[in-house]
Amino acid sequence: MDKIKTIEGDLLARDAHFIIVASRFNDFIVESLIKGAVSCLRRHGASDAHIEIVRVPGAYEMPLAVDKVAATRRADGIIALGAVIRGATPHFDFVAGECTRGVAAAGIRHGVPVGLGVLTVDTIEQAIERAGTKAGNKGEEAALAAIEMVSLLRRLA
Ligand code: INI
Repeated sequence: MDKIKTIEGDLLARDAHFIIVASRFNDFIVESLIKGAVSCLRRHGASDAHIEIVRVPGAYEMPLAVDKVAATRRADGIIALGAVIRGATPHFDFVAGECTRGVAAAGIRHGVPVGLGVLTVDTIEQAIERAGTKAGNKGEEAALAAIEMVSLLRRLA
């Protein structure tokens, strides 16, 4: 493997601008995801001047906002944060599906990496576990993925 050229991103966020698109629905969970993402960006070298937060009402609105943010090219990387909890709605599959599909499509359409930190879970307990307790913090994981993908895309350019 030593002789095979390998291209991968690093985890240095110092030279990049990140926009977090976060939903207000299930705010008590999403706030913890935002905290995890911001803490991760800071620990990897991003300054607060290079972190912005855009709020949307719910996960369903996220694809349009991510698309618009990506189209303006103001962000090197986008982090989508939300929580869709099955118990809260009979429309779970619709909202969760539209959100994840739309967010991915927006990133690909504009060539801007998007870290996906939208929880799609059956219960509030599962959401809490993924928002900074026993199953980690998916906001942090999404931020880390965005940092790496920003770096990777620059190396692939
Ligand atoms: N939005 C969420 O982000 N999470 C949910 O769990 C949720 N539930 O359960 O309904 C939810 N619904 C709102 C939806 O995203 C839109 O904001 C709403 O339909 C208005 O367009």
